[in-house]
Amino acid sequence: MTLKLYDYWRSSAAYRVRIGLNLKGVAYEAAPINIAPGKDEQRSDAYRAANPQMRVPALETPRGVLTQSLAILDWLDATYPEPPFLPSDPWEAAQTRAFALTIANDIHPLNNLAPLGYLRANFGADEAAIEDWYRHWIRIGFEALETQLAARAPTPYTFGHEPTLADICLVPQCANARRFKLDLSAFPRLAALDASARAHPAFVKAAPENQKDAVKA
Ligand SMILES: N[C@@H](CCC(=O)N[C@@H](CS)C(=O)NCC(=O)O)C(=O)O
Repeated sequence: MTLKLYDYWRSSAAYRVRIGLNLKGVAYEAAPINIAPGKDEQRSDAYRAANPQMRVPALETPRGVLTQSLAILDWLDATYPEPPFLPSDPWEAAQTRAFALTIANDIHPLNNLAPLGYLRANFGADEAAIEDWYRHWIRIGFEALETQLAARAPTPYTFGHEPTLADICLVPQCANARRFKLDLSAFPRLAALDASARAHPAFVKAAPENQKDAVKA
């Protein structure tokens, strides 16, 4: 059975999973769910049956549907061990996870469609305020990550010579930062790591603009 990824080109959580699938060389069928405001396909009965949380990504596997990008990546890593998503050294693996979690747990949820919609509807936030909020939470998280990385010798990828979970989370978050015009020159180490990871073929194939549902400007 071919894996089926419920996806959206601009979703950074789905982008993580696309990178992971490509790094593992695992074939999958993309099933786009248009989560753009006004389309809201994530709320359809059909999709709600697959993922009651009504978010992307979700991955249909031979054993059922998996949700949550980091859980999907854990499952991929356990099921297709090569190349590994984490360094073999436990300390380095924990550092890599911590880096990824700063993005996936602490930055990304604050900038999701639901909290932004709540700010608009209940706190009178206009688009300028929303964009300011969005950049603020990326800036706070990236400042911490840049400081943490400063203590490490530079490597081609964030935690060594191969892409890891850290790069899988960093690249989509940097795409969001660029989209909301956060100046990444304040984070030279992160910007350089993002640029080099984005040149990797697995990341190129996963890029939002290379998805079949991408809306061209
Ligand atoms: N923690 C989840 C986040 C999933 C998520 O929030 N996805 C967003 C797109 S990046 C979504 O589907 N939003 C639709 C909505 O909020 O209605 C994960 O990592 O998979």
